[in-house]
Amino acid sequence: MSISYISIGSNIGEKTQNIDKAVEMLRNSDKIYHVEVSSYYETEPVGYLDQDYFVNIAVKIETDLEPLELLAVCQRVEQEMKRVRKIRWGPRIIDLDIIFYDDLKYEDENLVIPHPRCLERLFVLVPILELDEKLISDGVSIADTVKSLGGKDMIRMIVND
Ligand code: A4P
Ligand code: MG
Repeated sequence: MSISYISIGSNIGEKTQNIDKAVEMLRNSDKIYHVEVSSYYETEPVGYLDQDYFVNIAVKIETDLEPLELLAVCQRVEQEMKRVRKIRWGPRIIDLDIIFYDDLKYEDENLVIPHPRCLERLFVLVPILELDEKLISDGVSIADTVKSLGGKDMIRMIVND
């Protein structure tokens, strides 16, 4: 059994509902157990700025899926929710990124773990930290990383979602 953290984001339509739907699909997937969900956060777009704000969350799962199988599940969720890819870093109904998978370091043309750029992004790390405040990735404390990024992008927890 492995533990993986997945970052989910949406910035089109009913953002929180889109996220709920994606979480539900993960919960219903074979070989994914015990799905823990963070709070929901409103976040400023990073990368491509001329787009609506995002809602981001993290989920922590226990899984018997291998990393590439887990990627396939994430992509199936995106496809079933009819995500259209137009602009890199641009607007999306739903985006599921595998951030960590145990302590694995993996890289091929379809999958990079830990997810590239994740250590620069509060919208990824803050929700993950909520699920595991002691998390260490490759010797680096996620809590310390979040502290050092403080204030870099706007991130606000949605209360009474
Ligand atoms: N891929 C490689 N590694 C992974 C991984 N660990 N998890 C490949 C998931 N996919 C992975 O992704 C492109 C390809 O990455 C996939 O085919 C997969 O094989 P994509 O989701 O189609 O494209 P993308 O998301 O537009 O590109 P990318 O580079 O993943 O974008 P990012 O870096 O994830 O940025 N601002 C806020 N506030 N909140 C956000 O959620 N998201 C982005 C997307 C930009 N700005 C944002 C947010
Ligand atoms: Mg992605």
